Amino acid sequence: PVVIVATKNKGKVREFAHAFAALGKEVKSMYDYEGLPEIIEDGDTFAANAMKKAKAVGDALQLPVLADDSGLCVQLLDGAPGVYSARYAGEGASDDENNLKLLDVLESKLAGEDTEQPLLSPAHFECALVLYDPVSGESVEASGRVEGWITAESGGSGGFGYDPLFYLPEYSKTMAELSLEQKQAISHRGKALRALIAKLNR
Ligand code: ITT
Repeated sequence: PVVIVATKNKGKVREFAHAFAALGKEVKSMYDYEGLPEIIEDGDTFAANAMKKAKAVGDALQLPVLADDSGLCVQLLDGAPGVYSARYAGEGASDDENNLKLLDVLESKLAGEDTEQPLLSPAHFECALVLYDPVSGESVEASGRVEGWITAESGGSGGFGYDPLFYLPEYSKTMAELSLEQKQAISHRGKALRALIAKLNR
């Protein structure tokens, strides 16, 4: 049993592979198929972009496909980078470049204020999942979010993306300091996946 995930993000692949292994399923990603179409993620919402990815890959393969669109929304930045999270520092930017850009933008926004405090702004991660079946044309959607803070004191080497800057006060750790299991238990992606599975089992 295989689950195809319409993603090229290796951090997402690792998390889905871990979650689905527990259900006895193997995960394949866009790296496992050739000739897939170019996907333009120009939707205004995570859900719209997840639908675009699931449809593009599902229609091309004529197989059911799961897609994840996710991102970081920072309160002090009115929800930015949001749907632009992957390319905040520019098209093709690395995680490190995006993280530096975020700290830069936040620190200049806070210039003159008390910067002794490492916690810069409340923030949340959001994840929209779409499972699309090209044969029936039907799709099932679910979403999840997790609240935290952007910290100036980045830490940890787990996870991916903005995880080293995302501080969880309840754990006194960043998301990158959690194990894969711990992240799964509390993350936007873990919550969205459990919600999707509950819907499918209804
Ligand atoms: P695909 O579209 O191929 O799936 P992507 O990285 O472009 O890969 P998105 O458009 O959904 O995916 O952008 C998600 C970005 O949001 C991702 O690159 C990270 O910067 C950030 N992000 C999402 N989930 C995250 C997580 O669990 N931890 C840290 N950062 C995350």
